[in-house]
Amino acid sequence: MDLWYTEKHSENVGITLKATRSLFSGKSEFQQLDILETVEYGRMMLLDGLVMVTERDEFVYHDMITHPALFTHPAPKKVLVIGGGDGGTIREIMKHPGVELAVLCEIDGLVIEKSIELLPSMACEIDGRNPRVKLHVDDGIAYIREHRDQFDVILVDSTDPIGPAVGLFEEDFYRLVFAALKEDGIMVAQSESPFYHAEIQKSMYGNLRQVFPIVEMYQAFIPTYPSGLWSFAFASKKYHPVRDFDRARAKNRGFYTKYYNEELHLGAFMLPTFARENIAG
Ligand code: AG3
Repeated sequence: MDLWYTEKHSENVGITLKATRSLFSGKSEFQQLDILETVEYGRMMLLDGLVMVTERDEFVYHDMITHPALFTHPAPKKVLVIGGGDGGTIREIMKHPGVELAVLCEIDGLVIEKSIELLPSMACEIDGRNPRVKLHVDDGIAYIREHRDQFDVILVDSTDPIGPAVGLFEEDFYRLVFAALKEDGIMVAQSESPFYHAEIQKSMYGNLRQVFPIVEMYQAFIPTYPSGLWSFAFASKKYHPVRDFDRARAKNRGFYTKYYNEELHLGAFMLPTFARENIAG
């Protein structure tokens, strides 16, 4: 039997991966969740048919949503992840010994449960054994509304702005994030593909600039996401990701990162012209 999965990236383009079997398929209160075993990319998680992670290339996304902020902030101790129920972002945060507490606020308990069961290389720090990690199954917007002046870093590890994640791209949400951060806090949010999602980026970065004094985009290469070129928004109250970056601290980090390093940190913020144009003020 031939089993291939296609995610359409536009009406006429998509990515297709050969799979050997389905490990889980089910519907939660919020979305359709599928986990497939693929031939080239290992296990793959889909939400509403969109590729969220594969075992082979998740290191790029999880390194890059985490380490640029945690190495720009001089001493991050309390970190919040909104979304990210697969646990990959929490795994990377836990590599920073100075972090005392990481909170995961994921709206969909089924994503957490199935990741623990079927994606253990990502979910290894969210299975309840690490006292530095706290899980909340809750709407991220409701959660930060209840928290003021608490976090050094907030990472928004969301899906595309359709379905449950729409609100995570809006100005009102960024105001709540700003308030939930301490006076020198940093937010990073996944910000879609500069190649395919110019309109989303224009509105998202416009919204961020209404709220944060420092807003920069950086990029990473993620083969299974639309176009392979992906981006993250860095929004900060005080620290600039290039000017305030302590290269020596990142170089001497003392743990392995397969994608991130102290030179890439700087290089990732250098944008091709078309990407710059998407977010031009
Ligand atoms: N966050 C998903 C990024 C969006 C991918 N979009 C797509 N395939 N159309 C991933 C969560 C990983 N922790």
